[in-house]
Amino acid sequence: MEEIKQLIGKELQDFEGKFAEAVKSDVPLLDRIMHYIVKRKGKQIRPMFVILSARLFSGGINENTYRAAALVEILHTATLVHDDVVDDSLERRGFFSINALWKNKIAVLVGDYLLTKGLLLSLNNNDYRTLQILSMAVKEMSEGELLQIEKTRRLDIKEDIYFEIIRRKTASLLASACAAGAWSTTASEEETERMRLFGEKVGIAFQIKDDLFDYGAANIGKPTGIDIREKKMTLPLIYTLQHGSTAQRRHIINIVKNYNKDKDKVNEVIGMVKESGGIAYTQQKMLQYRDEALSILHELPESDVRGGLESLVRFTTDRKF
Ligand code: 2DE
Ligand code: MG
Ligand code: MG
Ligand code: MG
Ligand code: MG
Repeated sequence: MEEIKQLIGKELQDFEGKFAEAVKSDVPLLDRIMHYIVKRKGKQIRPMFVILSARLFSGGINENTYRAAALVEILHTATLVHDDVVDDSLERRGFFSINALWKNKIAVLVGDYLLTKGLLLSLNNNDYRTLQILSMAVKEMSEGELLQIEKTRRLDIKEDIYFEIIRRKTASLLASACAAGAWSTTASEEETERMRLFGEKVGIAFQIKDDLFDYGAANIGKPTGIDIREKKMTLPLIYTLQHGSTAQRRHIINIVKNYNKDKDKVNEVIGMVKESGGIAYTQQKMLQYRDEALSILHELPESDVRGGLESLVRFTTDRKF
């Protein structure tokens, strides 16, 4: 990460200013909430991908790149605000979520505000291609969330559905981030599409990592078992259900269905998943997507920017938070 800060530290700082400026409001309540959001920023991985993807191509970064980076982060923020409403989640980035502090009613409207503020950034600059790239992502994310609600409570969910869900709900935005970054420079349609595919692979690896955290795979004291409590079936559990004995499967299903609020029982499921090789399998899948992303990157000539993107990819799979 230090290497990336050196490479694009100044650009990231400029981006932060633009982000804060872009979400300002003259409605006092909204402005207060925007301050709260700006102060508790996340890892800012997506704007990093936008900026680095732009720098890969000749011409380098420009106003369009900054606008794309701000748009991506604003949309990301909007989707998280809505996601915490959908998931009834009271925490985000180690702080209270918007719905925890201001209730669902306000959180829904804050998400709507951010969504439209973001889209207007491109529209006001007649940047229809970027608008289209990003609108597509938001559409896919909404579909992914609904697919997840429809499918992941089914205890017979298959791997292909899991990958379809995470491709839409998470990877689509990273894919669009990389495409928009490339497009903001001199990249051709083909190059932009390659970068979209690159971002999609990274995004899938990113969500698999998030799902692994829930099984304590990193041993870092992050809360575990939340997905199981919510009966959200992710890859480690899907693998275990498909490869375990009938007795084991029945046992797990019984816990997930009837004892999902019992900490000891949830830990028992986590233990069974670990024993069955569900974690190892999931990790291997994650690395497969990471490597597919890296091989797309390696089609491009070697450079310090390519190196920076490579470390950012490795960060998404090696991170401890
Ligand atoms: C994170 O999943 C995925 C978020 C996508 C949210 C998209 C929405 C669509 P997680 P974590 C709600 C519509 C949004 C609009 C139109 C603004 O597994 O663990 O819940 O970070 O992620 O909560
Ligand atoms: Mg959530
Ligand atoms: Mg969610
Ligand atoms: Mg999660
Ligand atoms: Mg997460």
